Amino acid sequence: MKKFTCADDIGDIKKALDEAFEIKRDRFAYTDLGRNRTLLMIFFNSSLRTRLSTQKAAMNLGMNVMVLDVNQGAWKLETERGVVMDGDKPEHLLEAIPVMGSFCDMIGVRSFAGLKDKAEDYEERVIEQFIRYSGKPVFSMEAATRHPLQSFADLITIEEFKTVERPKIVMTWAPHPKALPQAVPNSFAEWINKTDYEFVITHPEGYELDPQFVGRATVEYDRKKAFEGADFVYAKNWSAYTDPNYGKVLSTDRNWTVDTDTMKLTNNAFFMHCLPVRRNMIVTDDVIESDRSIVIPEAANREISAQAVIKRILESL
Ligand code: AN0
Ligand code: CP
Repeated sequence: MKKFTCADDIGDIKKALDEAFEIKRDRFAYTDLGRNRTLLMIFFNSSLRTRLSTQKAAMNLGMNVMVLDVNQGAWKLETERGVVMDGDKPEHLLEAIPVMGSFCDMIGVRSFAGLKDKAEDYEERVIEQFIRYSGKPVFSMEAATRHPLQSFADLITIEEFKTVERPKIVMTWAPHPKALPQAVPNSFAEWINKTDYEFVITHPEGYELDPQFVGRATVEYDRKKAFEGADFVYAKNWSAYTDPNYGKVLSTDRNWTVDTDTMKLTNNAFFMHCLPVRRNMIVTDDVIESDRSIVIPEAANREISAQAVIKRILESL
């Protein structure tokens, strides 16, 4: 595998899950595979889980790991071509990327959507430049439109906890004070659409996602109806996708907060969230602390999804 930015890059989903469960049974079975190989992780944005889980995954495979927080200690990077660089950015991405590529065997990139220019975000300009100019395999640690390592971990988690062959998955929008990207919900939808699970998305009017990600999902504006019979509730905030409101917060309506009453509508559903989560905005203390909350095993599975992806890349070097 030479790149990992979307669900299609992983290919057959059952095979990918088999590989993940093999890793979970013995995560130290391939400690020689990454010997003398170096992973470079580049962060344009903050991270707790992605940083730790991806580094741990690479170490399980015997790799060396370097981490660069671009906004802390590196030169501020210009990303647009043709700019007269007389401002506050001393270096251009077009030099920085091949330089980074010369010190490693693969690159993980975190670069969130700017939420100002939809075309720029949905063309994935930053990660696409890494793919083009680094000369090395590149994987996404959340780019502008997708967060595939998260979605892969989400799928592993659902497979572990499901009690029926085709569970009902409900992805629900929930309120948040700041504008967040659509990457997590886009990506979750993209991966769930590769399964045969029943899949419902619920959100207030105006929060419609890009149809290329919604795919075969049922969009149900009646929140109560959506939750009926759910086996898994996947909560997430996102900002508006549709014009002219791209990147805007249209609502902070706390009637959409996932609480005990909401969960009572479900088939005793498991509660999932990618974290970090704002309590009592997205979900109440009671629900996230309940025995149906699986946010911690979900986060722990980030190590497994990252290891499955890095292992595939190592095997293709
Ligand atoms: C980010 C987002 O919503 O994309 C990262 C989630 C993994 N969340 C925040 O910035 C709070
Ligand atoms: N879920 C997730 O990607 O978390 P971080 O932003 O902390 O890496």
